[in-house]
Amino acid sequence: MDLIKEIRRGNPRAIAKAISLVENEGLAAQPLMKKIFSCRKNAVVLGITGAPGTGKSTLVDQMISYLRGAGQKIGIVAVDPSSPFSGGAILGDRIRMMRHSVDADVFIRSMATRGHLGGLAKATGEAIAIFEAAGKDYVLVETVGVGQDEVEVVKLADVILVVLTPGAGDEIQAFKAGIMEIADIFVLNKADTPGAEKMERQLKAMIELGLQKKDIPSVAKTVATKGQGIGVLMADVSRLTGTRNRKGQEERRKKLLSWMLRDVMKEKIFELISRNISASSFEKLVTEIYNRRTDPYTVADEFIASLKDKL
Ligand SMILES: Nc1nc2c(ncn2[C@@H]2O[C@H](COP(=O)(O)OP(=O)(O)OP(=O)(O)O)[C@@H](O)[C@H]2O)c(=O)[nH]1
Ligand SMILES: [Mg+2]
Repeated sequence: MDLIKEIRRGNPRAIAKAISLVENEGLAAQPLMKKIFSCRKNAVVLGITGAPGTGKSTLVDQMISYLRGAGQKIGIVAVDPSSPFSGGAILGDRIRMMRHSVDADVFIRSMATRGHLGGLAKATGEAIAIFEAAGKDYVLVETVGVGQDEVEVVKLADVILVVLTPGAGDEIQAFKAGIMEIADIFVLNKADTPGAEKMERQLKAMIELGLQKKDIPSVAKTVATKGQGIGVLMADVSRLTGTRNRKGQEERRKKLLSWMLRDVMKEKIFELISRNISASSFEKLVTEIYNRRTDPYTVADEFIASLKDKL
């Protein structure tokens, strides 16, 4: 099949093929990615983050239903935190969103944080680009708000949702991860569990303390398992996507592109290095360093110098 043509028609099999190409083939997927970059149109990117188990995937599942009801086409990137807190997140995410898996206009991609040599920004940027080339209107990016990369990557979204729960100590956890300050909307999920009112008061007090900020984040209460509060939340989301100035969006986009460019460059340089040094010569150099005949810095400098005529 003409892969790029099928991707542009939104064919899920073609999207899946493109994604596994970038995932497994690395540099070999470049000709395809170049074409994808040239034909994509901007989708609205929503970032959903929060501590493990706060109900992000359940919420995303409800957001998908809402957006599908409005006829929107959607791509989802669910980043597996690979954290000790929530093993098996990929499986969990899949199950949570399973009812949409037969819908050709919903494409869910789970990806692991670990094992991405090119970096999470590159992998996310590529998935977004493929979705955009496939004509998706919305891209939803779910990441756990622990770990620097996961927090960074969600910042590229046009609107950022930080999911909190009434659970004890949740807010403290979120503070630690530095995600409170990036929220456009706080979603107080699991509003059906004890302590919801108290948490709402704490949250509002906290927001008031930070009043000097230009855009004051709003608070939406939801019960994701029952679909409660989703309409209000989505109205808030569309208010923000509608009023966000173009410049703000442009800046966030450029930020993602700069991370991507950095990651692609890193990958290319690493590839150049791997191509020019065998595993056994590498081992030899390690032995030299171990025997104190040289050091990693000198070895790296000399190696880079030796690459000059190979560039
Ligand atoms: N009571 C209650 N439970 C909920 C609500 N939303 C989600 N849950 C439950 O919370 C658990 C975790 O939900 P997930 O959607 O997997 O949470 P997550 O934030 O995606 O989890 P990770 O991706 O592992 O960080 C599941 O058992 C859900 O059924 C809610 O509004 N109320
Ligand atoms: Mg999840």
